[in-house]
Amino acid sequence: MINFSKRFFAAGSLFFVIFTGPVAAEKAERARVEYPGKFSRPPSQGKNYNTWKDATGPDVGEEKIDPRRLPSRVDNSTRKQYPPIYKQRWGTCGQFAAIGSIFTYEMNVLNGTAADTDATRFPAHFSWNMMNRAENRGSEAYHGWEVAKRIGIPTAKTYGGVRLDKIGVWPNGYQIWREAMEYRVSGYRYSPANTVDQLNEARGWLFDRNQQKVRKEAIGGIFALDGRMGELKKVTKTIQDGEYLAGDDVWIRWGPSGNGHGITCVGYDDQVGYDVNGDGKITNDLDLNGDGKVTLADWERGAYIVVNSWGQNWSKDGKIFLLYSAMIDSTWKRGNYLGRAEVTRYVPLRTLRLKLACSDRTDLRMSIGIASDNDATAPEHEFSPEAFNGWPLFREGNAGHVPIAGPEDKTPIEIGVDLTTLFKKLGAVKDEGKLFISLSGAGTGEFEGVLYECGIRNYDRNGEFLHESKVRVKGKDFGKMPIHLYTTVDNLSRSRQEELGARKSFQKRRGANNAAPN
Ligand SMILES: [Ca+2]
Ligand SMILES: [Ca+2]
Repeated sequence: MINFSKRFFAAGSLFFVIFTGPVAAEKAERARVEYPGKFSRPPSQGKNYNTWKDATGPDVGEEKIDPRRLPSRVDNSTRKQYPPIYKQRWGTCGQFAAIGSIFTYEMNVLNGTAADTDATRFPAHFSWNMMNRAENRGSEAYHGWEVAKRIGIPTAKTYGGVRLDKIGVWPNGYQIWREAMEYRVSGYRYSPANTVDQLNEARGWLFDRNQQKVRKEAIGGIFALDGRMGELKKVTKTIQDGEYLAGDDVWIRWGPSGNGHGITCVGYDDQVGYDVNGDGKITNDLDLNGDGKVTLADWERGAYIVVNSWGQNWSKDGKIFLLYSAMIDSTWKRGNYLGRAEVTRYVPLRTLRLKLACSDRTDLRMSIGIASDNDATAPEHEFSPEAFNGWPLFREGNAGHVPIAGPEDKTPIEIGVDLTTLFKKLGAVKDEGKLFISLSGAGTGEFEGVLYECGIRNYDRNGEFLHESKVRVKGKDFGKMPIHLYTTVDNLSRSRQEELGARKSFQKRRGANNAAPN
């Protein structure tokens, strides 16, 4: 149960509130991981897909939850690691929450930097344009986190801003794709917030991730939320006169109708309350919903702090309170869950640089393989990068049947693909190997592709560019008939050694070098 600090009672509240302990049935509902529906992870990966597998931090509920040490208020949006409150355009809310806000915040916490310029902020549109079919349509938070896992996210500075002024544009410039590789998501999770135990785990995450650090500042995490936004006026209330933070707005429920909207939970305030049932007092110990027991669902006091990407002037400061009890809503399942992400830095050692054009980027097929024998006629290991194979991970959520540069833009773009993992599979028994690249068009429609340039780039363990081996492109055109390229790759043993030292070295360098990567 929540224990309120002395500050609460000194806060000038006219009401003295007695808190009861959670009932036994509720106590069993511990903080836990849950995949509540298809909005929480890509259905294409099946029921066993563990979205936290590559994360290094403790999973939901693994840490000891000790609510006694939690302050009555946490607002991480006031930290220097949190970007400005944005005003979204188009159906980009999911990516403004997942990447523009949460990824940016977490990356700045990791790097020890401030989200004060575009060099340390991350765009909402890069991941959005991977899944929006080049149209104005909505996305889930996981779309952004999966893009960040599989490609990475470039900084807003390199990308050209937090948002672009056209839908469906893919970046042209190897350095943008190369920079993206450095900034990744390692894992993400959803957890319900329907009981006091679960609420306390969430409050602990917001305060210091439930990880008490001696003599070190606690920097908490933040959450993705999915609110229902129809008829908002019915549920948006102004905190009554004489109450703590009187005049501020609070959502007492999700909207009674309408669609989901991606928003960001940046903190909480245990003192904020609203007299929902109108009995003249704000209580957490009365059975308001008439189910015969007092649970979190009955609480009138205690609220999350939510940032909405509707601009800094919306609801006075771009933020609003959301009662803890509002997230227990059987009519809006999405609204009962909190999403979190863990981020990481990554150093590619080998990459592929391609300059190409094609008439349909979702029908593009690209496979890259490797063999340890120079004379091999087929690869031993092969992979098909998601972005250049129509995003099979997202199924319907692809990048649109438009040219690779974007709608009505037939110009070629220069892209980058990380090959480090592929090279790793070879194990480097020999110093030389053979790389296979194949490009073709799928689908039933016409497909035209042209490959202009191809190079293999090498980096040292610090991510510094070493050199590029150009791959000769003979027949440039491809369509339903693929083109195949082969090249010898050398220094494989070097890349093995580099790889072993890469992560460690990069951690030290982190944040020290902001030069654009080659
Ligand atoms: Ca009341
Ligand atoms: Ca009740």
